[in-house]
Amino acid sequence: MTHLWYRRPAADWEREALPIGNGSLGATIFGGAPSERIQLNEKTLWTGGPGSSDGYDHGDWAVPRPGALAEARHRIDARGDVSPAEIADLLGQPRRGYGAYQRLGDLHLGLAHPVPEHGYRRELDLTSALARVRYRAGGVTYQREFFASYPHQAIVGRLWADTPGSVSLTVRLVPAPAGAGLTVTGGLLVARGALADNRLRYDVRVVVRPERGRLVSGGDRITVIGADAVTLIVVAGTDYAAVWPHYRGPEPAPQLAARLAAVAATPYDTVRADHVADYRALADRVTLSIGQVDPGLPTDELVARYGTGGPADRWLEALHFAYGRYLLIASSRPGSLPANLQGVWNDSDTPAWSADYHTNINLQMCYWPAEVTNLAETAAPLHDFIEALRVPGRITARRMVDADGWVVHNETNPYGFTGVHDWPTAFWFPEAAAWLCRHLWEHYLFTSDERFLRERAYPAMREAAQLWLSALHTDPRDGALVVSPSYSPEHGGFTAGAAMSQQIVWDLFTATVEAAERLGEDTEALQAALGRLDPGLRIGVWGQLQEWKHDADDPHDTHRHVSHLYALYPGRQLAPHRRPDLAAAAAISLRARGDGGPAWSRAWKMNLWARLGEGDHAHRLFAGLLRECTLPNLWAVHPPFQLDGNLGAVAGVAEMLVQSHRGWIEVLPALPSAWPAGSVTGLRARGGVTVDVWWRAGKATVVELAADRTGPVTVRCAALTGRPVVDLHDGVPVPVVDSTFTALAGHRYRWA
Ligand code: FUC
Repeated sequence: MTHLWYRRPAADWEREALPIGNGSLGATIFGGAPSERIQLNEKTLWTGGPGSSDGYDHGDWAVPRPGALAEARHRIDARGDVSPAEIADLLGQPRRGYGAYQRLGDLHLGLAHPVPEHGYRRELDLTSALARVRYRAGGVTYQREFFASYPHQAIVGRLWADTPGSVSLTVRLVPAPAGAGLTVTGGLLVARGALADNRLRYDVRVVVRPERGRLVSGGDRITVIGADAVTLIVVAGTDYAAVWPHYRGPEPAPQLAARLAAVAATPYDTVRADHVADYRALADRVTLSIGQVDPGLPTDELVARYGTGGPADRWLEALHFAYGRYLLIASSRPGSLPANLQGVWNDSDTPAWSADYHTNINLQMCYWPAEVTNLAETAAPLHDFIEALRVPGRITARRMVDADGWVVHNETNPYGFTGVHDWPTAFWFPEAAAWLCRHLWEHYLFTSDERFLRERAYPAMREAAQLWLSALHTDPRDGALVVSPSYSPEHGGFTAGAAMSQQIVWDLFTATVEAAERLGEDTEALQAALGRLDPGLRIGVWGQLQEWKHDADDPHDTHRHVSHLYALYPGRQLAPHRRPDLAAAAAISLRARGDGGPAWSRAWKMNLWARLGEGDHAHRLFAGLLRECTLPNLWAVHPPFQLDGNLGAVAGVAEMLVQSHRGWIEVLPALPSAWPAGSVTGLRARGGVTVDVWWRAGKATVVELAADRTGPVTVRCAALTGRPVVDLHDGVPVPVVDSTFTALAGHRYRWA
């Protein structure tokens, strides 16, 4: 489960090319020979926003006609269910200057050797985050490798051969934006310009450094003749800054020139070693063993043959898990924007959904594995992004809902778009800010970082809660507090109090109360509102969990969103142990929705079945995702490629093995029969605990826990009940009362 590998170069960007990234820079490697294409991305290269030719004027979005919101509520109160088109007509806005994520360009390498005759292999090594190509041509073995360095903020490559003097190639940089200026001097290629739409300045630089041989610069290329090896260093940036209202920072050139000089002055081996160490410090925290045996098959064949039920299937499942964590590390590191719909990789100027940040499931799903698979640092860009949305979100809240607080709707861009547009079935979702806040709260729960809670999470949560304290509507049907207009994402009509709306507000209010209690802040208003809030959990006529407050679910409807199950996952309001009736209703709804849909939908259902303790059903979803929604390069497809499917499934695997949302650590809550023996190490549980589990015949045999802080830890695992918990520090058993013992910070405990 350590490599993706292939016997042929990639022909298709989306299906076959292999991604590398350092959060802000991305590249996809085709591995062609003698012609190599390296497609480049820089995550802030976005059209739209301030200065856009379409006109985007700090918040001229989202100004409904006076009285339009009251009118929408009135119609919903009067008629119960109003068509999306009618509400969009009232509240929607023409979307101007929203923009889209752009591709940066391509690096073309033309190698001066014959077409490879044999021994071709390209791979992505998940133990070191290196993309490699190797083959023989004209009696010489050629190799190259590429990586995206976070510590050095550069994409770096090296080409070499087993025969001295045999690396000869041309290097061309082809910027994607129209009108880019290209200069070629010495060993340096520079492409710079400003996007035609919004004048966002960009700059991409490539240094070509041969070892021995000759270098000739001319026209649009650099030519290297007869080198032993060649190193390539790519840096890129824009003058984007995540600062409202202008979203512009300094001209990128000076910083890039300095960075490039620094990397170029560092020996290749050092840059490479720094990269591998940086990557491994994150990637190595978790191991997964589910009975996989290397079938010795290239990854495309492995995908094509998946489904026999043997160890090769386990291999692909474990590989997919490791690859998902790799993708999160590669597309989300501190200092840039969060992972977008395609992470950081995009080969189009008009990508699907602008390759933006959809906040009615997709952005959140990309971060589901961050805490639980021990990659909390990768969530920092999301936390920064949420913070940056509060300022424009506050203006939008005032203009749209005439309320305090902040909102984000169905989707957003890097320029603080927090309003709506006029697409009837995907525009209205002011609950998105509250949903995003759950990521701040969860970060605190997993890390116990009190300062993060006080300075970052709580202020955003409190302000998001503020909005709902003023915007909730009294339902004339029963006097309960409801969201209105309320829209279950991309499904049905506009009503008051759809299940997801209520569950999200419940989740936010409950978490904000808990946070306030820990910080000694006042909770009275929130408690009062919670007392009157419609909880959004109802069982309907065919036993289903209702998606709307009125019983309108169609048992034959297989819509991809399962929004009404938010309370089960990612939320925690629906607790199966306390309300088995609601859990049964959730299972009925899930079963009716089926096991199909785009990759993200399957990944969500996988997590939901895991929360219901149905490991085999969760695994069935995973298998379907691998069989029907996975490309040869293991990208998950909607179609097109969307990162959420990859990352949602990683969270799903973790959720099958360890859960901690109920106030205790549950070991192997949903182990599928396909994984009878195995182990997982390094998963994280809420409360700052790292969990390792070994199991045999479907039962845990050893559990080890490492505590970050001193305090009570509760662990449940039927197979180990009654066995002693030993502090490995001194080898002495610790007293366990009702599955709870007191852990000491820095100590490790073994339960076997
Ligand atoms: C949500 C989904 C779509 C798609 C889009 C990017 O709105 O409903 O299926 O994934 O996001």
